[in-house]
Amino acid sequence: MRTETGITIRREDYQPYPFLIPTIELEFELSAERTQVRSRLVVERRKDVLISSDLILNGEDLTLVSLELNGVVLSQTQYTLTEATLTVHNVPDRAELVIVGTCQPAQNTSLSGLYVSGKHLFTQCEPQGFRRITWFADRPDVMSIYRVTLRASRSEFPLLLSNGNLLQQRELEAGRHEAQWHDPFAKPSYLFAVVAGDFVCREHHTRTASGREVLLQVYSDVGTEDQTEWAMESLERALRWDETRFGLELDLDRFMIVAARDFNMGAMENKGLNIFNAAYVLANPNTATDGNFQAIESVIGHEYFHNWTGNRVTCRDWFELSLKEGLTVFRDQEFTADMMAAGLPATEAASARAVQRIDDVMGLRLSQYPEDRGPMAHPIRPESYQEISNFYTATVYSKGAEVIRMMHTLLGEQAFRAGMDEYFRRHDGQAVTCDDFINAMQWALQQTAPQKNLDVFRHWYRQAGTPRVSVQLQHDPVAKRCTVTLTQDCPAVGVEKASPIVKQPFHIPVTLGLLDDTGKSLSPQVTLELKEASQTWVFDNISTRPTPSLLRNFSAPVLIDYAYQDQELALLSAHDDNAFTRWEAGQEIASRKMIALAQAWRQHAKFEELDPLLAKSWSASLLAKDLDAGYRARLLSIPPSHAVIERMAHMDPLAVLEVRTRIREQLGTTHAATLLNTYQANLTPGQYSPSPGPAGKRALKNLALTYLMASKHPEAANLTQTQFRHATNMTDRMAAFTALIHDGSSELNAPAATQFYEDWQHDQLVVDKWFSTLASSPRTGVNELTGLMAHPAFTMRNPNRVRAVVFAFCMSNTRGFHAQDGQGYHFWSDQVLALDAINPEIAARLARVGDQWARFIPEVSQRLHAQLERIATHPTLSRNTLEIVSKALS
Ligand code: 0A1
Ligand code: ZN
Repeated sequence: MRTETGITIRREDYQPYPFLIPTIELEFELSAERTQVRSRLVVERRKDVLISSDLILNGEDLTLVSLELNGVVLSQTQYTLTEATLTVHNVPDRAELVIVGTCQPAQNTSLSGLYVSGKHLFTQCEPQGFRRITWFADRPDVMSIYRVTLRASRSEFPLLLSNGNLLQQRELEAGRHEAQWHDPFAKPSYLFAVVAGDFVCREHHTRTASGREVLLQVYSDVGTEDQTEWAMESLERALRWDETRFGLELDLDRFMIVAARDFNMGAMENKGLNIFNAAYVLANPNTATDGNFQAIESVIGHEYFHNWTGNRVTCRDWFELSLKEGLTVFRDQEFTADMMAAGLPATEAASARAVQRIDDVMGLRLSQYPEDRGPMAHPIRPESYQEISNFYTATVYSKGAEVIRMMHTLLGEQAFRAGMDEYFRRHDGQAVTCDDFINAMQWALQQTAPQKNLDVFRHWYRQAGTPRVSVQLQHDPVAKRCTVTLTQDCPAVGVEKASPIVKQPFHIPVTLGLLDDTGKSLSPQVTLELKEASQTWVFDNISTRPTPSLLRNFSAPVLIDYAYQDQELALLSAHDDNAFTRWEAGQEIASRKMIALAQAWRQHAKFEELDPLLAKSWSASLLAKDLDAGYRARLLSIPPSHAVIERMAHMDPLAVLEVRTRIREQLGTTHAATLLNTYQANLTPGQYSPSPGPAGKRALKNLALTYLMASKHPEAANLTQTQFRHATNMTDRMAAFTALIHDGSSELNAPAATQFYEDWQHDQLVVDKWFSTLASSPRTGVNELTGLMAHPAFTMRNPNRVRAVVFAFCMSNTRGFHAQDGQGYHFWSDQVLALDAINPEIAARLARVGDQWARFIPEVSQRLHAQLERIATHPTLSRNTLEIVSKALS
């Protein structure tokens, strides 16, 4: 076992940087093999910070060529160079430092810093990639004005892009050319970007609300010009939305998006030059599904919104990451919800919003809830880390967004907007903390409600874990009085266990309705503000014992504990007029039954009869034709296995999978005729549109098809094959393809796999869909997967391909990964180690599959533990993966 563990960095140790670096001029001689960077920094000692006179800059994987201070070449005694830093001794109060160094983009497989993707050069600087380009104070609170000169071979790199405005371009000798860029806004190094290569460009001129003309550009690989229209439309919608909802305008003359084939994450908000994973830019109806269209709109919104929440106001240090990420996820979720509801009549708009909320909450529960009870649990503002790249987590992003949403709920739209305005008024151009944001919100709250404050609310930023809220309801028929008592509890999790803190109550908004036994509202909906360990509220004029509709719209990221009777859940699932809690009740019925069935299956290896309550509530939704199709598709989806497993005391993935398969099979068999009707009634002939109406119909129609396939209905195979062959859009093609591969007989699935690849081998993003469908198929075990990895289209160097094959297998193929021979776990540790040598960030993400090892049934738990130890003992493990596995094993 590696004995050393990483160095822990603590939030409380923050020190301001002792110098200002008001300007930086960079000159790049770009080439894939060896790029030279000349950096000219103006440094000024801060009079208010009393630390040593040395100037310490970060730098990694660089070769120093020369170093000058105020025009004098420094001798080796005047500076110290280590693997991670360059320290210049005895720097005067104001100085000019010129550093020349080189890096090797073609050798850079980590995709952090300057790297090669296809024939292009890209940079990725968040969180700490700039130090892999040149030596600098690579931290978000050092903000500088950048002037950048790029030089390269014109034939190899005809386009040379950086942040801000293009000052000039010119030809140089020997087939080289040059472009000069200037970004008028001071920014931290993590927002710096360079792109060089040969791209096609879609352009659009538009005006901001105040009438300034701006140029929008989307750059992508040659040959993909027919796949960027949706991205451009989404960008324009994002611009308009931020103007109307938040009064925020684009501040630059041009805004560029560039699609990269090799990218570790979704996208990056570099000032004026966003770099995107191509999967979140390229789409047309033939190549992209409804889900892809929606994800593109949302990621484009997210990165664009960062221009204010992240770039104009940035983070003081990386502990404050949720300041920009939680807030920007909240903004992109609201953007998507507003886009989905746009132009719809009120009831349809409400259901479109509910669909969006359901999808966001499902995402939170599937990824953040497990994180919040596992070894990596951390508050949305972590107190410590070893490797910051490991903290781009579901907690910082999705729970961070829920925390912002709770403030929005507590303040209301108007006061929230006033708080945002105040935040920008106070902090534009600064690097600040989450406390600064809450202070602005508190100021806004007190303008309308001087007696209120956010003092207790702040605990959400300091404490990890998912609070459990227990609900006690008492009814007095004589006094016609109902009392509701809420009690909260949140035991220590993750690092809190090792260094215990006294946990304080959270401030939890619980939105609630009370229904009579016909489903009618007995009192107006209220939001209770739970701020103490336990509080009681009284409702008068309630003549019969009500059924509570709890946590409407998912008003807080908590677990609700209420002893619902079966018939109460049935009532809510049939009648609750809040679309979110209505869906929730159906899911609760199914989850409870699935857990009970899985336990019975594990004991007797036999599947009990389908529960009548589940069957009844499901079939009522199937028949509820008055409801919106997209919403109905959510009602009719059996909870995903992961969501159910997560609720078990001893997680038993194979039992839950078995039970889920049987339930779908039985529902398909008993409702075949209605499912066939539903299929036919939701066809979407005519021109494709990704808007929620037709997308919802496709979701419902394709869900009906999967039930029919699961039940082996005689017509299902024909229907699916016909849809596969004649689909006019990728949503329908993928739905049929997945059904054939996952549920079809062996005569059906092999030809479908061959056909799909033959038809789409020219398009990498569609090939990724093919890979992930096969990798997540219950028919795919380790042997088949090893075959897929030997396919010529597979490479460990491309994160999208690794996600489509390795991650899809380990995270979405329950049968293959958890196969009883344990081969899946061994395969997983092999791949973590193989990736670790290439791309530690991606390896560390894959390593997190082992996080939950201790919560599984013993045979799974022991085997996962053995593989975690195998990873931890690897002699050259990266800091990234080491942090993950050592926390899992601690
Ligand atoms: N700020 C980006 C996320 C991001 C983080 C790291 C990256 O490279 C390692 C790339 C992107 C966002 O929130 O979209
Ligand atoms: Zn972000």
